[in-house]
Amino acid sequence: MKKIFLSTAIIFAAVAVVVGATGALFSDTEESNGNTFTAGSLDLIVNVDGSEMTSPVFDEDNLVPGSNGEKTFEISSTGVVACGVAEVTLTSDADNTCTEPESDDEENCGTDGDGELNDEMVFGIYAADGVTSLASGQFTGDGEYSLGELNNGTYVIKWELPEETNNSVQTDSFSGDLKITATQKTDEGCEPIGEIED
Ligand SMILES: [Ca+2]
Ligand SMILES: [Ca+2]
Ligand SMILES: [Ca+2]
Ligand SMILES: [Ca+2]
Repeated sequence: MKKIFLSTAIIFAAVAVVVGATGALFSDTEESNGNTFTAGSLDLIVNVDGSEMTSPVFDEDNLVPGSNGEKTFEISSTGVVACGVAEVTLTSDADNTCTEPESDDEENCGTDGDGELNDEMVFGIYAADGVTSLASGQFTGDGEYSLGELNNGTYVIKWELPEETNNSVQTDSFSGDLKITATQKTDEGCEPIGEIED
């Protein structure tokens, strides 16, 4: 009986040695604490002639052949790198009333459902130098224009009713909306500056 007790004691002693040995194995730990994910920002800023863009930017009346004007747009975005796109939408285009000289120059005045002012007036979007043209033409329909990567750029929109315009535009009017959108730049980059074709 004494021998059995002795054997048991030896087994316990052996287990103790094994358990004790576990704490002595090689080990190593690496840690990274306080990991955080925070979203960036993208905030478009458009100033026209030095002030925040309002509705409308253009409100021109009593136009005559030779009338012209321009507005300076400072476009930038804060936060992530962004691409800019300007969209214009024609919302109305009318003869309104028909004067006598207008009817002389325009056979279907008042019945064609189409004013001539927007078809005659010429618009141009220019770089800050006012000379480098990004796009130009008449505002006869909707259009989409890439401003490229937004980098605190200055753009000038010029308009002119050419002096050779005839009486068909008298009392005519048109209106439109301008929308400028900044979208984060992706690996595909920004659309080339200028008109975006469908
Ligand atoms: Ca007309
Ligand atoms: Ca008219
Ligand atoms: Ca007309
Ligand atoms: Ca028209």
